[in-house]
Amino acid sequence: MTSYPAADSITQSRALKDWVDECARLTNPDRIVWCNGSEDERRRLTAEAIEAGVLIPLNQEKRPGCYLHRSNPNDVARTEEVTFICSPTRAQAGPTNNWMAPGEAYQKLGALLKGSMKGRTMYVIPYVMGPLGSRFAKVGVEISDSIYVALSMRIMTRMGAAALEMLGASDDFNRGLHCTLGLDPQKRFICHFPQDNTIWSVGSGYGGNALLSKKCFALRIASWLGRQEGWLAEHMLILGLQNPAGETRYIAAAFPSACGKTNLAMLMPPAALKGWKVFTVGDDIAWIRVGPDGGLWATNPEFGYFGVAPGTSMKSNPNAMRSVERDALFTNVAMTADGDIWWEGMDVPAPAGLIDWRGRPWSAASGEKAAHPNSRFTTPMANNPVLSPHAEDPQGVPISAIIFGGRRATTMPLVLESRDWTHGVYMGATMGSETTAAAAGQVGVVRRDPMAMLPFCGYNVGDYLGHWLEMRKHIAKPPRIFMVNWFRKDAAGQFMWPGYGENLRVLKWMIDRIHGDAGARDTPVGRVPNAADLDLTGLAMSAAQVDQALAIDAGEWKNEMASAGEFFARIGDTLPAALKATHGEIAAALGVDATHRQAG
Ligand code: TSX
Ligand code: MN
Repeated sequence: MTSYPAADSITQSRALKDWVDECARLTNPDRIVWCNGSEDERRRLTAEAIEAGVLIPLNQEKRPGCYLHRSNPNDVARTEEVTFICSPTRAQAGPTNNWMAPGEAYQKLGALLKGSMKGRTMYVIPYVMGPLGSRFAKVGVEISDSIYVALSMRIMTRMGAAALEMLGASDDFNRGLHCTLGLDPQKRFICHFPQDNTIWSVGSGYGGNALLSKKCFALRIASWLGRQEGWLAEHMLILGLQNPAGETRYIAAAFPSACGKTNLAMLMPPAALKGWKVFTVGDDIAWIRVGPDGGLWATNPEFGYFGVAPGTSMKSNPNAMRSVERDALFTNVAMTADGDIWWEGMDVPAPAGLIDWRGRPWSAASGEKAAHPNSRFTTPMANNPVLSPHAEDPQGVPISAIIFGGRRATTMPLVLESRDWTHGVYMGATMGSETTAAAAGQVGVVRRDPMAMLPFCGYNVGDYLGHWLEMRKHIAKPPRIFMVNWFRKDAAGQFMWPGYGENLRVLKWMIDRIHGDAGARDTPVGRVPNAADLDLTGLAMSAAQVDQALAIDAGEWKNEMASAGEFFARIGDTLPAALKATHGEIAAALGVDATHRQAG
């Protein structure tokens, strides 16, 4: 087979050449194309993708450089049931991951991969996660038979020649092998080999399954590398909060899906809080290390955003809407008659002549969604009007506060401050969110999702929580840890807090707690502001209403303790003793037996 260009002419890494050869012998492609990340290459691949029907050009006057991709309807989301951690032992994967023995996984997927690229092109996609020249940065190489993957990786990572330059002659890179295998769900497996810094993904072309840089490398594999190397790979946004005096503090925040993480990362401050600004460092992943000052420093390893489209509007997230005006790939959104995009929750009425995500004419009467609920935009972070000037800073940004959040109709106050690091880790360990869509099972049930990492932790979750506790020994100046809940409801089922831009008031309180003199009251479950402690300037809510959103209800918390205790029992004997102890202390302060749910 032919290789463009010849491998010898573009990489010094013997290990990379050998691995590409090995993958080519296994999959037998017709040709090998090494991606260099150039503009010329983008034009060529885009033209080929259009020719092949993989991309549909959108209206280039309205959306220059934008294209639509329609995925196979059987392949529209990550598939956790066929996602495996292939560590040497099942215990290393822990009670919350699927496990497959490495030998079995290599054999099983190897059989599926044998000759799988016959008649196809193998793209070799070198990429860097993290700012170039940064001590945070790591190299990965993805081999894929998908041109959509090659074009997406160009947006989501620092892809091409820069990665080969950083790699040099080294053999230290993540090895990602991806093959679409005709998108056969029976042949769909996403296997991670943390000990080999390797990922094999087959049978899916969907983002989180196929763009191996993101969830697979930057979270699952990197969380394992972080434990080995003494740092943290987290499912967190990073934002900068600038006060009217021009001082910026940075916050990292973990939320499960459907909590508006991207909206918070790009938050629009309310007009009443004059002079405050929010800047985005990252919207999904944070790599966090101890800095020379003994504090935590974070960087966003990605280069673009892979955001959920439905619900994104000029009201909910104007910065995201402006980020997709040019050079964006859209996946499974609806297309208007004039070649523009549309989705539910865009806050503009569905225009006549809409084509749905499957490419069929759509009418409101059909009762079906025009855009798939998990439809996405893939767009360069450079498009974000509020991108932080430090988003590419090789040092990262210093983290003042860490937030854990979830969607909870009851129990969780608007904001809760931890007493110390261990209590903060406890908050992260017990965080949970209520399910929103009937498709995912029962609605309104609390799913525990420690640090929003349940599907993304590359090793035993108990050991992961132990690593968080262990990190404290190396952090001279730890950030303060908080819990938030934008989604509490009153007895009438109405949201108690307006959310969105108004959340800035909560962020401001956090920073004032750390660097100023904002007040709080002590409760058995942590510190909570009174309404009078928050800046409520220009907010159309009474202090009594705000206090209701901040209330701690002992009865609700008794059930919460029992439910969290059940989750801790599921983690089993790798759960750190310090977290068990914290659980016992809080339960005792509430006057409950922590192991049994209260009647009624
Ligand atoms: O993203 C959200 N955020 C964070 C914003 C920075 N959403 C959308 C969640 C789905 C992805 C929210 N929804 C938030 C929120 O803070 N809060 C809510 C709940 C809510 C919804 C509608 C209203 C109020 C709260 N409407 C009115 O008050 C009129
Ligand atoms: Mn995510």
